[in-house]
Amino acid sequence: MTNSWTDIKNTDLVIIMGGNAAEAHPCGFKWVTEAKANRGAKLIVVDPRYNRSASVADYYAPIRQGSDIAFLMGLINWCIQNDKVQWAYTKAFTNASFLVKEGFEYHEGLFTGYDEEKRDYNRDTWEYEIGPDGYAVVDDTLTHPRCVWNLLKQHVSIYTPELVERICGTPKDKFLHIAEMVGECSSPTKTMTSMYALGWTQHSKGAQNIRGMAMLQLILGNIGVRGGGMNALRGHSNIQGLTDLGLLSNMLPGYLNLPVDKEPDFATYMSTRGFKPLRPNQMSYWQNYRKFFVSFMKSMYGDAATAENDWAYHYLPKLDVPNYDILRMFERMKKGEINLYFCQGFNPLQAFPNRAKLSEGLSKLKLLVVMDPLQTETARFWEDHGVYNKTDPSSIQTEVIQLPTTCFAEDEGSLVNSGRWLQWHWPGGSPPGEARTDTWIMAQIHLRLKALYARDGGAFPDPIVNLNWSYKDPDEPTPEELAREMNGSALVDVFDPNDPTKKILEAGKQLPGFGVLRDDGTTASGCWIFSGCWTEAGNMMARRDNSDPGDTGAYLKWSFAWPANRRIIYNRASCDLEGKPWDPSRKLIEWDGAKWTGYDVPDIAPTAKPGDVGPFIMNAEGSGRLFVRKMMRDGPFPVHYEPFESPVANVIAPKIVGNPVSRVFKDDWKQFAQTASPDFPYAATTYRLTEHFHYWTKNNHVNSVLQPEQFVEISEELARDKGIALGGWVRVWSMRGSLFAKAVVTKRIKPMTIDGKIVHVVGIPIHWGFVGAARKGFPANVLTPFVGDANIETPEFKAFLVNIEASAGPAVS
Ligand SMILES: Nc1nc2c(c(=O)[nH]1)N[C@H]1C(S)=C(S)[C@@H](COP(=O)(O)OP(=O)(O)OC[C@H]3O[C@@H](n4cnc5c(=O)[nH]c(N)nc54)[C@H](O)[C@@H]3O)O[C@H]1N2
Ligand SMILES: Nc1nc2c(c(=O)[nH]1)N[C@H]1C(S)=C(S)[C@@H](COP(=O)(O)OP(=O)(O)OC[C@H]3O[C@@H](n4cnc5c(=O)[nH]c(N)nc54)[C@H](O)[C@@H]3O)O[C@H]1N2
Ligand SMILES: [Mo]
Repeated sequence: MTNSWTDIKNTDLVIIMGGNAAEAHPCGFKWVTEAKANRGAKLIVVDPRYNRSASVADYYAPIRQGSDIAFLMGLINWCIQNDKVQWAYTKAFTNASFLVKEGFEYHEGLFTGYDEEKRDYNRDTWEYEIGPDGYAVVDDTLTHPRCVWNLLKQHVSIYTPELVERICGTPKDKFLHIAEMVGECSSPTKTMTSMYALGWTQHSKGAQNIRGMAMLQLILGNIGVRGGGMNALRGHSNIQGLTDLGLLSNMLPGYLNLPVDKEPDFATYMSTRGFKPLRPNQMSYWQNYRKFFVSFMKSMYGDAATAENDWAYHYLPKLDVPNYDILRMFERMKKGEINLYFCQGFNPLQAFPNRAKLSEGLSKLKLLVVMDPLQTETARFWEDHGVYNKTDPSSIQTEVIQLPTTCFAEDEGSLVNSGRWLQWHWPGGSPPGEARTDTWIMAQIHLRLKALYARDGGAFPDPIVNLNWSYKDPDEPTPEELAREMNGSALVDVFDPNDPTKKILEAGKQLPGFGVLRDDGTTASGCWIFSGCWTEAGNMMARRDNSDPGDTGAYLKWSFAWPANRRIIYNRASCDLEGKPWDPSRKLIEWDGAKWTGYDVPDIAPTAKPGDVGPFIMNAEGSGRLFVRKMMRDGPFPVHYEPFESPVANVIAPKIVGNPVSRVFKDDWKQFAQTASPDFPYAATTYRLTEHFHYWTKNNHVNSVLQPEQFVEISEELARDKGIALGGWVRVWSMRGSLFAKAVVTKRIKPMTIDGKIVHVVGIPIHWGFVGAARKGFPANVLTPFVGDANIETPEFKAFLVNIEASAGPAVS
């Protein structure tokens, strides 16, 4: 989230599109209710289904899954055509005025540089024109044909309300009604907040869905302000913490990059990380990258990381592919290229697409280790459960070791919520039986490996034997020790860079924040953005003071928010060029003539003059990006692409199937249904129910009673066409597998007209499997396609093709 859960109460308009907050985030949804009750805020829901969020919305519109980019580009086009743009904000705070290099073009779904064979672009022209002074050239009049604003205007011009209706199935009058409600938020005193989750991410162009809304929010002037923002509603309680700590396969903690094999040494790695400002006076805060990186390496390797050995850069693995994402790992497993798979707190057989392929992969492993407090389908993948999991155990040689862990409720530690708040929690119970904490198990594995390497040597033992492990009890580092390490400390006395006689930190002391990090090896910090969470003043994450001066929803003394306890990032954008709040009734920070003050921690240097330094301090431009340069693989502007399996051809580029740069493994192409396939005529989507949490609450009787068995939702019209009765059995199948479920025939799903064709939606909840207290059932992922987003490989769980028929139900012996 750019903002926080508690800030949602400050909004005038909530748009839930690409998520179902009332169902999947019912506690956080409270803040929508507050905004409605206390401010008269309105709620819009745009979803293929009239869902639980829609049932309390002021306005609902249907949309076909996988078509949101057309809708969003349509909204931007409408705002531009109808002058619903916050001009002062857009001109000053976005890259609208920047000139794009000559040679950049877009035609029929593709930008300059496309290579069909490689399914990739040469992105050289997706860049600004740089002037003789080394800065990007701008045209403040926004008249130059190559300025971002005019390119954007041109790019979105095809997305008329008629085209939106044709692609999305959203009736034109409903689209226009929403456009008017959204357009009102271009006023400096009205804001809209965007709440989204998997309805946007789980597509082959998921990242571009989100960019589409971010661009709209920028031209409305809604980023950095109270009640505004791009608010990703995170999933698992600590999934934000997972990304923050670099658990993505191409990241290091704090959103630093894992090196790639073209960066064999530290100098090469740093050569592309200068982050030189692209306009005069800009902060371009990533200029401090070296400090974050060196402090991370000191935290990891202590005395083994020295200036002479480039801070042990050679210890880090170098990526030979863009990502070792889960799809790639299972593809390799299926090819027999993986021996050992370590599965910690993850049930991929249920959670990842194309179960048959996953099962084949797991069957080819030598060893599978599952660390989990519960039995999971993944640990039991080899067991024959008849129709629910048909296997021949005698033909599977994989050895499975289950290590029982404690669960989050039995642990102490911090969880990072969607609003970037690190909240400390305490155990609510003691673990049963032989369960041990994840930390103990990981420590044991590490110490044993270390001993083996110390004894036997090996190709390259250094990164393991030299890993910093200075915990009081090496067998089980405590949550406090780990948290203090993330925050970081001074390794020697640290002096003020402007006055070398002034000591600012004594050796051994906890850092007050990342502002004091050094690139000379004198500071250590495991995750720079978490710095400030455990200082000399103690555990900031354990703070529970809910005072809120000015009733702004900031709650600065409750827990700790990264970065620097800031609750709304880019908050300098809440003020105009003089540093006065755009909306005085929603003041956040302001310029008092000498410095920035206010209710939140200013996201700008305290004395940076308002006219000089732009609010988007992490960007070299200082401004928000409408045109995203080379940063995304599939284009500097979002384009409507159909899902890989679609009931209609792409009307703007009929030859393009799916996202033209998504990675598709060879064998998976054969398992996609053809566009408009008569064998698979229905558009399916998958989602969750409040009563279950993924695949583990089915171990619990209460949840299992509330939602006892697998069902699918279909419209009354489709039920009539196919002779399906409410509560009757159906069989649903795709190119990859089939499942049985009960039919819920509902008015909440309606057929849509897409490009002149009737399209029926089939809705499939995800929660059932063959382990647990609930009745056995089928996970949705027996059906889903094995393909992901072009940038980050999130699977396309939300849009694929199926067929359906009335059935006698599963043959259970
Ligand atoms: N009770 C409960 N809460 C949970 C979870 C749980 O399992 N149970 N899981 C947690 C996790 S890990 C996550 S990630 C979040 C997920 O939170 P959400 O993303 O809100 O949950 P989903 O139910 O997967 O999908 C949300 C909605 O997206 C819609 N949708 C599908 N495709 C599209 C599309 O193309 N466009 C649009 N506009 N909408 C579309 C679906 O109809 C559905 O209503 O929930 C978290 N909260
Ligand atoms: N078709 C379809 N597929 C989907 C989705 C969808 O919308 N549609 N959503 C996707 C999303 S967003 C998600 S997040 C995934 C969820 O997929 P998973 O993360 O695999 O689902 P969970 O059931 O939450 O599994 C987590 C496991 O962690 C265990 N666990 C709990 N606490 C601890 C602990 O402290 N330590 C350890 N070691 N284990 C613990 C639980 O017992 C459980 O078995 O599913 C994905 N798959
Ligand atoms: Mo998730």
